[in-house]
Amino acid sequence: MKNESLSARLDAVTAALDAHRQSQLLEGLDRSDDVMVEGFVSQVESIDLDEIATLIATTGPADSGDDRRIEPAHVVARDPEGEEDFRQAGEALIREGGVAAFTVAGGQGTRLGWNGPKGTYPATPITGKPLFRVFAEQLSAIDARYGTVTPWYLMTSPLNDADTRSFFLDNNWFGRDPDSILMFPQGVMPAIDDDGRMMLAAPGVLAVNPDGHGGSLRALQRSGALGHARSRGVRHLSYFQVDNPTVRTIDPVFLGLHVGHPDSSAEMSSKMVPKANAAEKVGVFCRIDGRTEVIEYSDLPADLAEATDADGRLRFNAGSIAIHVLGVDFIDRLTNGSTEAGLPFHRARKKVPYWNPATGESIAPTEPNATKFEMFVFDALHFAEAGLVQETDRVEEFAPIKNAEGTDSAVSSSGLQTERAARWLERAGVEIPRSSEGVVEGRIEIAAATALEARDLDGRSLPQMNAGEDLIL
Ligand code: UD2
Repeated sequence: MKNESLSARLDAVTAALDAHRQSQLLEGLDRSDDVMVEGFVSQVESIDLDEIATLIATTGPADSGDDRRIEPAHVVARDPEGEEDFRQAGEALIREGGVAAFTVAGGQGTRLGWNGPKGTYPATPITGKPLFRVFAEQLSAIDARYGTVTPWYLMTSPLNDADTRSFFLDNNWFGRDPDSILMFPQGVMPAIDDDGRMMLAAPGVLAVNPDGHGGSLRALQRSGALGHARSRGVRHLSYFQVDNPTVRTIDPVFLGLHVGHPDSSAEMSSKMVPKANAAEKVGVFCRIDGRTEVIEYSDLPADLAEATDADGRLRFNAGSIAIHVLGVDFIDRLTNGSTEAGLPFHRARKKVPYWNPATGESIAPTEPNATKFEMFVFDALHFAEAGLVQETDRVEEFAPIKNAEGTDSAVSSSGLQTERAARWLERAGVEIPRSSEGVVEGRIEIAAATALEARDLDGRSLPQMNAGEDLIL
């Protein structure tokens, strides 16, 4: 090896791997050049080997064997009449630059089968605007309304970071100030085989996966984004997933509730919609030993998922739509190493392709062969003094694109976007052609610059719509 400092780093990494009984990762490295060794050393250095050792040593997810007292969460009901004070408080916060948008876009989007970052997916019903453009245009409309420049933090993953950056560059940052957009890749976790060993994807390359959207909190800290937010006077982050084109990226009422409602500690607030049915694949807000938490759908015992109250409604019906506001101080407290608070890792058995040093072959398993570790952002709720949950309307704010077809697909999302636009127009007095089943006959798309919510159309002169027509506003 020509490079002395690299050689010293490799010695340190070798010793650490030996100490953690993971020296199988060094197999094949002797045939690598300095560039590959440097890649390997950096990859191992970025992994917390003690954390991995603890995960290997402990069995079962942190939330298994639940004997805690689980009750439905308390929810702040929708109250269009009573929300004016909260709206004003939220608007004041936006105006003074106290809020930034935060999108988690590190997922692999495997279910959608889209070849590229999910944010590049064409999402709107008529013009097919990509998700990233939908959010960018909303932020620009917010900025114009409140005379501010809202910073936008965007978490990518090592797998899609370069493609995401090129997309923004190719689209001229969607007309936004490039200095107000900060992207950073999330962390990764190594996959572990059934013998508790980390695996190689190729000689000198670890098999890793993104560490879950819960990894966004420590990625905010490590990347310097949290410091960037603080230096700009940002005190709260409006968190949303990349897959939902109807999300209100910055919602004054929700922000006002977060900072001013007696049920909130201004640390972490969330939105919910009543679940469509017991089997819907959304986490559920619960009260566990007096704290608001989310139990992911796959972890909610069937008897609780199906339990109904006297009126036949689901007892645990507060479905999480993965929209939150998080205080900058709260995220800092969770991630600056000064407290013991850390998000738990959830485990999933997966098929992980790997390189077998014994035979020199690359293997694509047909059955799950390894455990992946992911953090979920909603587990941060456990550490909040109080977690406010606001009810919202599904048609207004939840039209996710997750699957290639069926539920939560581009087609279902497009239908919901049209339905929402139709309701806004009807409220403003426009007659919308509907089939006998009530389905809008035609497609409607309302740009953020035209309206961010229904009331923005009040008093406007609006076009009529004929059956079968496309209407773009
Ligand atoms: C998530 C929630 C579910 C419900 C639903 C609403 C979890 C575990 N489940 O389900 O309870 O709220 O959303 O739509 O959150 N992501 C990253 N990095 C990762 C993994 C995911 O950035 O390592 C992002 C991903 O890009 C997407 C979001 O997180 O924006 C959701 O990920 P998902 O599609 O895996 O979650 P899903 O639909 O199973």
